[in-house]
Amino acid sequence: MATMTLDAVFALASETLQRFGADEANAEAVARTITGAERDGSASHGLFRLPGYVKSLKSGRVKGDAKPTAMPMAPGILRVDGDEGFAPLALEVMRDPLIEMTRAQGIAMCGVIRTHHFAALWPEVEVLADAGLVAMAMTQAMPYVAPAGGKEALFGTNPQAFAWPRPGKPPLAFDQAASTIARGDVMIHRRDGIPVPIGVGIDKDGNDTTDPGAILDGGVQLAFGGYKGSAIALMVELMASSLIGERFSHEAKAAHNGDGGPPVGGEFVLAIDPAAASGGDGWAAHGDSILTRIEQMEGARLPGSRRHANRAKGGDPEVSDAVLEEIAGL
Ligand code: NDP
Ligand code: PYC
Repeated sequence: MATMTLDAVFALASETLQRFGADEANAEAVARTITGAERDGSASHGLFRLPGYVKSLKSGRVKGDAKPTAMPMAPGILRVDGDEGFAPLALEVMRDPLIEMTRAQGIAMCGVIRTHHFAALWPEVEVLADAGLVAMAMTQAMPYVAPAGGKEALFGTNPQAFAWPRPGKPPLAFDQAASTIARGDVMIHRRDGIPVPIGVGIDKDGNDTTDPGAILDGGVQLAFGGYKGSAIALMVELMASSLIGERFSHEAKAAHNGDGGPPVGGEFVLAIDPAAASGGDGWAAHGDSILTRIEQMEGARLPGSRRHANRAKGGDPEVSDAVLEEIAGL
């Protein structure tokens, strides 16, 4: 492992993306996302993803100079057209108009379309919670996960994120794949020669396996919690694809050239003004009462608290040598 400052992480990501054709706005938006992941200790969506972003620029599949635009579609419905670029700039373009629409109406949703998502989802919900809004987000991916009982990959690893504002404190924010673990983590297990627990996936013959390579090469991942996680993965397919006029994970694969970069697709984002929804200001103290009980309960913790503790600690992240070698080899 190598220790890097966050400034060095940002510079490496931004300069590498610009060397391979991204303009400054797109490169810096992706670099902010990557740096935030390294700062929070989310290794599977930090610099680990930089080679994939670069490969999709090199193959010409993703536009490095995309200019995302936001447009209202109906009262309470915003659309951001990502212009075939990476998701981070499109999500930055979404922020202000979605906040404005939500404050005006109490609730608003955004469909982010024609974009390529290769990151964690907590940044897009945390910025909305920082503005005092409750937020949810979900996105499809590529077909990696079999529906419960099936052996054929159909669903993406389909993450869902939720953030709840806590005035004066970091928001509650969870962000989880619909698979038992994210694909990026299965890839890191293979790279580091570490078995995965039973339940993460099955091999090409449909047998349980702890071998990450057998899951990635011809096998399939499984949803968390059996048929319940499978239903959540299905919901994400519908909400982040059909509902907003975008592709399912299996359709994103059909549009992919196999360059190893992010799939094309959409993201569903919902924002709610808690004061408007609850009819006053009591929501914050009431919400905090259950969150505090979890914080004080022996053995329990709030989701997101590991990331926020890493952020508050403020140290320099440790980055895998294998990742840095791969970036140097680009
Ligand atoms: P994890 O299983 O590591 O964590 C999921 C959530 O559970 C996090 O909010 C985490 O908080 C929380 N958590 C973990 N352990 C506990 C615990 N003991 N008690 C309470 N809460 C806990 O993540 P996943 O593997 O599911 O996903 C990793 C990342 O991959 C996500 O950021 C996701 O967005 C991303 N991803 C992106 C995809 C894409 O298409 N763009 C596809 C799939 C995944 P904490 O972080 O604080 O540990
Ligand atoms: O880790 O499952 C994952 C993933 C898919 C797309 C981006 N990350």
